[in-house]
Amino acid sequence: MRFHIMTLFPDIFNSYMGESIMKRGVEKGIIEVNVYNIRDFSNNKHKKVDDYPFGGGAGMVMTPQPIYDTYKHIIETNNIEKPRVIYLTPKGKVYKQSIAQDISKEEDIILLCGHYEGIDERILELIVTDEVSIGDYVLTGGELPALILIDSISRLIPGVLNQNESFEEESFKDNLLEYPQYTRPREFMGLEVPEVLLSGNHKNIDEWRHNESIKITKERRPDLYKKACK
Ligand code: 6GU
Repeated sequence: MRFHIMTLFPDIFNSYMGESIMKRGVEKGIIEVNVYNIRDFSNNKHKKVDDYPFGGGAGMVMTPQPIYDTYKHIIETNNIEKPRVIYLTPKGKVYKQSIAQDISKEEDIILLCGHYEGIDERILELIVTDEVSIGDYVLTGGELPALILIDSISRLIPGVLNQNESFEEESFKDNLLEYPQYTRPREFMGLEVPEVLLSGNHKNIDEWRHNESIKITKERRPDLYKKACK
């Protein structure tokens, strides 16, 4: 899987990808992250990438030319035919695990990070295939959301996580939140690990965990609980 990121802040990605579990996926050659600075593609002599909105109003809008030329460069240099281009915006469809799963099937993904008051609408018409938001709050730019997509999609690609980090049993599988986990010591500050986890009886352990998952989901996320019961 190749991620191609269009941004005005390329350093954010380079530093994040150099750390964390993402790094392993990159080193193994399973994922590739290419970062493109939109400003490098500006035809303006001062490398300007924004301008005042037609019709007036507060803030600046990202101009279409640098974004469009960055896109052209990406698809031409990487031989991409019909790319999925995801624009990160609070106006987008709210992100969730099933969207990550859907995107993880693609060979190439282009992520477009916006800034200021947004981007010229014609870019949406010309190149954007998906608009994604990461939740109902406002951020200053699409870079953190893009990293969230990269992280959540990468870990679904076989070989990025190892056995111990497996994603088979985790929150949001079957719309249930994860059961509580315990490790050594058996007693900490007077608090004991639930007896059943020490029993070695895997049928009982599975049953206990499943019940805990249901209990916590019902309590904290009645919306997910309803779906889980379907
Ligand atoms: Cl994708 N972008 C920005 N700027 N703010 C957000 C967002 C995205 N998702 C939630 N808030």
